[in-house]
Amino acid sequence: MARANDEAAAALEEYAELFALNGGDAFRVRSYQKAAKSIAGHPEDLRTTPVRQIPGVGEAIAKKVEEFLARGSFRQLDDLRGKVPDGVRRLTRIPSLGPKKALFLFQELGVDSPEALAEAIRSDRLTGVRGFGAKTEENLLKGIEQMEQSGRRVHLGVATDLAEKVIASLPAERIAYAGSLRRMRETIGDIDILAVGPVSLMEVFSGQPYVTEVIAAGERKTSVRTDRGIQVDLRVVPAESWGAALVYFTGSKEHNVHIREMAVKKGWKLSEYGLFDADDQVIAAASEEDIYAALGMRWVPPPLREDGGEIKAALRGELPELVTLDDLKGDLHTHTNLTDGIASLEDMVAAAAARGYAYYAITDHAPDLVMQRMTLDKALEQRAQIAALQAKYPDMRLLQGTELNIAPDGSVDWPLDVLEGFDVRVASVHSHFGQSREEMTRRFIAACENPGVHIIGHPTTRKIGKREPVDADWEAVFRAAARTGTAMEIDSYPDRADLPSDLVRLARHHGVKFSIDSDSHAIPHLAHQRFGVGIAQRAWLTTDDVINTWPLERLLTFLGRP
Ligand code: DGT
Ligand code: CA
Ligand code: CA
Ligand code: ZN
Repeated sequence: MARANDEAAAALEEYAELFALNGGDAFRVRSYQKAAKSIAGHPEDLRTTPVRQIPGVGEAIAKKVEEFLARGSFRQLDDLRGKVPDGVRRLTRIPSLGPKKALFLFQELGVDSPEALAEAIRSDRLTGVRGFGAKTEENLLKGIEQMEQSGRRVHLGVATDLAEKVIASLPAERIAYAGSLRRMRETIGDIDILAVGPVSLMEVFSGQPYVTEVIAAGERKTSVRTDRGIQVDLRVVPAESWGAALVYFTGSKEHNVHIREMAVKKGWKLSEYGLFDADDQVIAAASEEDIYAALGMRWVPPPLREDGGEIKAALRGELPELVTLDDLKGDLHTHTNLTDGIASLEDMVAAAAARGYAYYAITDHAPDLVMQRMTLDKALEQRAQIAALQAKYPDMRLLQGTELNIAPDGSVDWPLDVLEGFDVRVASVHSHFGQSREEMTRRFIAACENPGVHIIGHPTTRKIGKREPVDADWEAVFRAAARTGTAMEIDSYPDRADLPSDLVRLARHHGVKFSIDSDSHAIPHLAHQRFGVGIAQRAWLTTDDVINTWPLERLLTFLGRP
């Protein structure tokens, strides 16, 4: 829990900001800010010290703080929060834009957010406005971009591409990525790279074309910002502590704290340099396996390192046999240019065969997604094409599927007799995202109960950074999925990552099966399945949980088409 001091200070700071934005007197603004600093820096907990004894806190501020301690806010703060639009507050977070100018932009020009300001500058609406010369405008645009980038986590696809590019660009003896990327989190704050090599590696790194800014340069650690806006930290570590550094910088922090406590209980110390005994003699450092073994554990796969029970399982030798990319025998959700894919049926199938699949489903969109102009006739024509194409691929079973649309009432595009003509029926929500939790839950349960539906596609419908997940009672949905034998999809498309791993774990708990699909709309997307495997691993899935690791016969039985 955050300290009361920090929370109260944050509230005062917010109040100072709003007060300034509302045209308040600069002297009083400063006194609120000073009090906030003073409270944050006070060593004693605010709940046990008289507020008035803190330097810089006068009677009026003390009253506000007391009210805040009692109910989590104070009246004047509530009032101003209601008065100042959110977009204007975000304006002041642009570096180089103070409250006076923000207020002017809002009141005189109707600019009510950083996005609106960028738009106004680009369309020359500020040309000739006093205080907004060309240089200022340029700085503002830069600041807006910076602000957008720093507040944004990127999805695993972007981070993986960049990390692989960085690793390929550095002539190290040994190099690997750690952090949330190695744990395959669905979003990544920054990229952590470890290397063994000469100090000159740092200069080579700073000089790379993808580097836009060197944030900090040292002998052990260099941090840069890249053209994708993502920060990359490179650490050069001693070869003999490679394993310890990998454990430490892979995290998670919670996992690290837990294993460090185990070391301490044995009278040892665990750091990024190694595991040491009470006399500072090294017990283990060179490899991760050595360190875990010294602590009495099996090596823990990075996607499990979230302090979610993996340490206990590793101590007992009961870690799951996690599903891997190699275990996948096919893909059950892909598109062609019959709907919104860009590659032809022939090309998609050829690319799938090159991946060595035992089976492959084409699931173009169904008619209710009107802009796709799909018809039953087109689907039947595709069915004939697939049948003809099958002869060319004796080792890969082609399945004709469809991606249905779950209507607001839970029904889908076609009646059961039409659905039965398709081998694989994925049903997804593509509209009416704003339904209430109750409606949305009923909608998904109805889709699960439809005997014509095999798989719920990208269940939460979120798009990372663009669209929030829909609201549903997922436990109720997962119970229905388990009861009806409906699989939940792990859509591997990295801006979807849907289901996310926490929901996968919950669904598995209810006995749900999963399909790890690429949702490909082009040939390169087929490779996205690796990200879906990361989600599955983070949720402790084994091959038994994932229907597209199963041999063809078992899969066909699941689909009701033996
Ligand atoms: P991110 O970058 O927000 O996606 O998440 P991480 O997990 O990559 O976090 P980051 O980059 O701040 O740090 C990388 C790893 O370094 C982290 O997973 C664990 C380790 N680490 C960082 N700070 C601490 C700390 O204060 N204590 C411990 N025990 N480990 C830390
Ligand atoms: Ca990181
Ligand atoms: Ca980092
Ligand atoms: Zn879809």
